[in-house]
Amino acid sequence: AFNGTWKVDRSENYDKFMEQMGINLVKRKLAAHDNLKITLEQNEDTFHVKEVSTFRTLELDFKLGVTFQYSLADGTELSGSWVMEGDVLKGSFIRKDNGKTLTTIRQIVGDELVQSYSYEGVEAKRVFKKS
Ligand code: MYR
Repeated sequence: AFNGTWKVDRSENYDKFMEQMGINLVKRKLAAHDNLKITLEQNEDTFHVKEVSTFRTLELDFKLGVTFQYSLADGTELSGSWVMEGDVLKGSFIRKDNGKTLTTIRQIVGDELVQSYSYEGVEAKRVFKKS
C-alpha cells in the first residue's frame, strides 16, 4: 500500500515543528517549499526509500524493527527504526546530539500518504499525493 512515489501536497504545523527542532527561520522558510518526494518500495520487511527534495537526493534501505542511522537535511543525526502496526508504519528516532526522541507515523488515508511527526510536545503533519 505504501509502494509508489509520493509528492508532498500540504503540511500542517510544520513550521512550529521545525522551530521546536531548533531549525532557524531561514532554513524553515526554505524547508516549507522543499518539494519533498518520497519513493517507497516494500519487499516483505525491507523498505527501499528514495528521497528527493530541493535540499538533496538520497536513497536508503531499512528493515522493520532494525535500527539505522538517518541524517536530516540540516545535518542533525538520528538513530532509530520503523515498525509496522496493522497498516501503520511507526517510527521512533533519537537525536544523537541531545538524546531526545522524534516519533513519526506513516499511514495511507484515502489515496494520500499522511506522515505525522512529534517532537517534544509539538506535532505536525505532511500529506503526500501519489505522483
Ligand atoms: C525514511 O523512512 O524516509 C527514512 C527515515 C526517516 C526518519 C524520520 C524522519 C523524520 C523527519 C523529520 C523532518 C523534520 C525536520 C525538522
